[in-house]
Amino acid sequence: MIKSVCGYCGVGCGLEFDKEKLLGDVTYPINEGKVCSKGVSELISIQTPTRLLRPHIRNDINNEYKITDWQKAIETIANRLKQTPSDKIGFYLSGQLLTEDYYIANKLCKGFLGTNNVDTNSRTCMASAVVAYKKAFGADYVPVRMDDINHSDLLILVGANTAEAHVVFHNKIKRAKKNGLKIVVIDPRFTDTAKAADLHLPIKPGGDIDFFNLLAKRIIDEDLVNHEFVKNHVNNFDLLKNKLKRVPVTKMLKRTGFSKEQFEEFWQLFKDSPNIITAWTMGLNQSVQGVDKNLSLINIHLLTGKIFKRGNGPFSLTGQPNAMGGREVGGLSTMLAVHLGFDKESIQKVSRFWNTNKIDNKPGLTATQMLEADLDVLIICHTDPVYHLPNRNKTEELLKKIPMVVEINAYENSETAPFSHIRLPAAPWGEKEGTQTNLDRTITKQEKLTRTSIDCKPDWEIFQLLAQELGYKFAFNYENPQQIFEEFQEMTKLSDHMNIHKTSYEQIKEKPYIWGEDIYEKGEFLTENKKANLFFVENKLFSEKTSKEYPFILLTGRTRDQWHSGTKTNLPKTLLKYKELNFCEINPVNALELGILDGDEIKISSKRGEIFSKALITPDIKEDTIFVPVSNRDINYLTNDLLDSESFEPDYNHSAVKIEKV
Ligand SMILES: Nc1nc2c(c(=O)[nH]1)N[C@H]1C(S)=C(S)[C@@H](COP(=O)(O)OP(=O)(O)OC[C@H]3O[C@@H](n4cnc5c(=O)[nH]c(N)nc54)[C@H](O)[C@@H]3O)O[C@H]1N2
Ligand SMILES: Nc1nc2c(c(=O)[nH]1)N[C@H]1C(S)=C(S)[C@@H](COP(=O)(O)OP(=O)(O)OC[C@H]3O[C@@H](n4cnc5c(=O)[nH]c(N)nc54)[C@H](O)[C@@H]3O)O[C@H]1N2
Ligand code: SF4
Ligand SMILES: [Mo]
Repeated sequence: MIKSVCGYCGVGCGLEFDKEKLLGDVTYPINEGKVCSKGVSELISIQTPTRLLRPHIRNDINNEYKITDWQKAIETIANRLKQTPSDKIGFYLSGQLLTEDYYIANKLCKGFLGTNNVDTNSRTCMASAVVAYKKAFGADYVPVRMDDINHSDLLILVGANTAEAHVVFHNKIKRAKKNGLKIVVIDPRFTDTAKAADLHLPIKPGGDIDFFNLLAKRIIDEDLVNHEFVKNHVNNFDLLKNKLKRVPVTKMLKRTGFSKEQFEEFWQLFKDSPNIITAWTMGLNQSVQGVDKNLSLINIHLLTGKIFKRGNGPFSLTGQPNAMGGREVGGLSTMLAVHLGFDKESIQKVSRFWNTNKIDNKPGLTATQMLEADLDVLIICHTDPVYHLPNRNKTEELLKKIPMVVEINAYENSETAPFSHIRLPAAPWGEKEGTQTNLDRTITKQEKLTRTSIDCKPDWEIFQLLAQELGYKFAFNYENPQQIFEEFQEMTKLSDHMNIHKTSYEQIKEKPYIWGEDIYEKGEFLTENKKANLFFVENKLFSEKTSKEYPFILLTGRTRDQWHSGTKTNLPKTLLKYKELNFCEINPVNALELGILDGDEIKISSKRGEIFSKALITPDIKEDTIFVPVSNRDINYLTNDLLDSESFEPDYNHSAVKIEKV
């Protein structure tokens, strides 16, 4: 029997492998044996005919790929890199990489190639939460864990559809509800999550800042403020209080789309609940004001002192299995490593640690900036930017201009493959080992359960081969992931708050390690004066506006059994075809106006492009709003490329579109 952990979502369920069968691990505290359809089918996904099994190469994207060998492929990339100025090189990584893969790629690019142009798909995912946590608490630190719901009275889920996106956690929420937990869901759609709630507030897309400001104002007006906590632990209270005095309450309520009665019903629940968790995901983060939305939510917990106490706190639910690990390593271009930035002292510390003098002293380019920077070489690993970046026609045009695009993938059918010059076959989940951190700071170990397919290599090894070919043999001489993890652990000592060095690879195998519990127990924020920051933010209505021509707001998101582009889950004849994938939710009122019937083929268009889908007429979606799941691989032909000005996260959720019957 081998124990491992699921490689899909941020819940990080424990699994057990008994010769051929993969089951939930009953002894694992996070899931107690429960798994969803994705976790239990991990092994089926790696036995598909669409695996990428050999390195491929071509000079021009209009030519066919030719099979090549590793030596030739790595030499070709290294030769090109040697001739390229460092600011023309970019690495695009993924929150699905293991910590060891992430560490090596980050070290190679930032430490030795001398550019901080290392970004990750986490930019499109929880970059807004990272920036907000840093602004409010002084560090990217998640102060809540999943088990807290068992100590809480009220769980507010905002822009998070746990029933589809964090399935096993959702089932834990439902169990906690039986024991008295109240649930409020704030979402423009009556999602499966909302169906399990005590109260669903169908917010107008983009109204969240107004909602949290109204709530903050009410907390102050009715003196629900925890003055003791605010005095000792919070900055800027008077400023926020004064600003909130002058906000246009009626206008704000209108922008939320809630009636007074709905808000009052919520307020009663809020007021009567001693312990409250507010959890959020993409409904807030993926926004042109994603950071502000996060800050307005965090304000509520700071005003009421509902943080650093069991059953309380602002809880960002990370989506990918190791987006947290990537944050710890420092895989975003806007940080250097182990939560350190680009100040002189941090650069000195990291340079000494890596024994290098090449680190650049300014942040690197973010995902979308990289595409606009006329790069000469872009190395993409474990993610599919053509599929997932906004405004796809533009992404495609920009990518076509990059002379060398390298894709490291375990599957051959990504949307990026047609735009790449070299493809390297990675060993996927089950064929490799390493560590990952789930959404509540628990570091676990994925185990190798089966042999690695002949010509595939774990991602860390691919980056190491490249580093060695570039001549950095001394700095990249690891024999296994354990050695990399141990170096990373040493490095976490450079940070003043990451206690990841206090465990060991061997120990994690036996028992997952929860880092940062010391911070929680001390209850001290990580800012200079050890106090958290309140911020007054306003809804600036920056999202794309609807018009006569494009009268609908398009929302996009997950379906339970499908993982993003579906290279691993959209498989013929597997367990995974539970839920319909090709649909577009339309409200019956709009459908009637447009003469669209349930099941009709429809065309959806925006200023930027068009896609096809099938109408699903349902009152579960607000009028003038439609929803298309991200399992529609064409989704981003429609989306706008507005970005949050601080997190650079795209405004995926709010694009103006029209629909027509075809
Ligand atoms: N099955 C499955 N699970 C997954 C994934 C997957 O691909 N498949 N992906 C993982 C990843 S990477 C991520 S990031 C997470 C995402 O997890 P979630 O964010 O929970 O998933 P989404 O479906 O994107 O849900 C976002 C919700 O926000 C709502 N929303 C849209 N606009 C607004 C708004 O203005 N305000 C509010 N309050 N709500 C709004 C949408 O209607 C939608 O229900 O899921 C993870 N889990
Ligand atoms: N419109 C819209 N767009 C979105 C979102 C949205 O809600 N709406 N969500 C955004 C978010 S939150 C996210 S996280 C992104 C996700 O977007 P992507 O990261 O592009 O989605 P995936 O399909 O998970 O891509 C993972 C890739 O890694 C490959 N792979 C699998 N295993 C391995 C391995 O072991 N090694 C390597 N090297 N490759 C492997 C898979 O085949 C796949 O091509 O999409 C973003 N884009
Ligand atoms: S809930 Fe997430 S971690 Fe658990 S089995 Fe499903 S996909 Fe895997
Ligand atoms: Mo994500």
